[in-house]
Amino acid sequence: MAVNALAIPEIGPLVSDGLSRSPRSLPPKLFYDAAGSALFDRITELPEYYLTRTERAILQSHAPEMIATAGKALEVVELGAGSASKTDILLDAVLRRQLRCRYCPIDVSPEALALAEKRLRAALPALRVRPVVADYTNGLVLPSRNGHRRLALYLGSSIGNFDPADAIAVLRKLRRHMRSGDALLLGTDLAKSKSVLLPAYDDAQGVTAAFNKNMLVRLNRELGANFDLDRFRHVAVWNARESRIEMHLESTARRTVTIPAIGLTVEFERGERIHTENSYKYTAAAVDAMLGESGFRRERTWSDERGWFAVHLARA
Ligand code: AVI
Repeated sequence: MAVNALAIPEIGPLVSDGLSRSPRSLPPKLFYDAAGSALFDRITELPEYYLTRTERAILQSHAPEMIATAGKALEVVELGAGSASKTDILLDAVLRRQLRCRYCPIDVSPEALALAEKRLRAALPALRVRPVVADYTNGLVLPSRNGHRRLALYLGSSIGNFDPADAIAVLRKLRRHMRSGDALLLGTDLAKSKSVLLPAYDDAQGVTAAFNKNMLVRLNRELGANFDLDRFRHVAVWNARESRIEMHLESTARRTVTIPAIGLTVEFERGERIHTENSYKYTAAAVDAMLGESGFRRERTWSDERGWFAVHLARA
């Protein structure tokens, strides 16, 4: 596998910084070790987690139109590709319009990229897969352009895991690797009733709870911490003012946790929370503002019948 690796930062400083703050927090990028990525894949199959299947259905219904709108002679890059399970639909539509296509999936997980590469090479032999193991939030490394128009994919509402200012910073970094006329397909979850949103982030089988607690499993294993997993509970809340779902880990008792690898001791009060993730839910106006501030203009939007999820084509 030809992987162009960019150093993935050590987790120690991130953990030390987040747990020393008030309120305490841990960055969502810590979710995605091999176990966390596998749990996330399970989340995407849950009955309550409508995001993945709704976005997939939108892509299945409109991929040829999306690709035709993006333009001719495309090369494709994908931020946070993961296992790229929905990308085939778009790549297949590209390869119906051109003989070959270079596809550059970028992700922090080498395991997920290796799986994606193997599957895509078998399914779409005309595709030139060039995976990049990188944390695209720390700077984007891409192979130089091959003369084609660039189509960037940023699917799954992953943009929603960034606060508004950070989301704009990520999109601006991407914009620097694009020329005027290049296209971005951006998937965003949309604001809706909390009776739909909350179960999507607190499912009956407890997979999302395990995904959230996997952060603590990681700190125990990688940093020698002594978090007692039975004494932290998964909490999902809808913050209407910020239009976001928040995930937290709440200590059910007063306790002291030590993290030897970073020389940190943390005293938790009963009920004290570690904020682990935000997942923003957008309106059309919020998407326009975010894209506009990042150097893109929204050209078209495709959505599902219920208006739960949207895929936007934006022009650089
Ligand atoms: C990856 N990201 C878009 C997911 C989301 O819905 O915000 C992560 C996730 N967190 C809990 N469930 C899924």
